[in-house]
Amino acid sequence: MTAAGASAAPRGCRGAPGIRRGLAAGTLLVGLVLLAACSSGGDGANPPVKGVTQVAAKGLKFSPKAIEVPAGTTVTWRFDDGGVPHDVKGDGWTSGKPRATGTFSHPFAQAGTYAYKCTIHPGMTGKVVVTAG
Ligand SMILES: [Cu+2]
Repeated sequence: MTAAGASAAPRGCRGAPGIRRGLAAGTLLVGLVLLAACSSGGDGANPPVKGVTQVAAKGLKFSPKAIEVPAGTTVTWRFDDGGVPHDVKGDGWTSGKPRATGTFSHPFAQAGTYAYKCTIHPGMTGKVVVTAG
């Protein structure tokens, strides 16, 4: 019996400190990777931002990329990307001709999820989630 080591080493692990250290390092690594994946904000899974009715078309993206508003809200897009024109095109609604300045507003009367995109720039997409008022 090793009374001194009993408190430091968990049961059943005697003689394998290398394995234990390896496991701990692996767990740490996995944790770090998960953290990095979360904080760098994968493009796909951003939760919609609430309390915002303005979206900026800037830096070749819509920001916030996804918003959540109650039904009856008018959302305004602001084109402000240093001369780079963008548009906003959803299913059955559009800001029309791409533009580099100004704003476009669209009312959302019905609950639903409204995905939209810029027709010029692939991957420049956004989403308006409209909740029942
Ligand atoms: Cu664009």
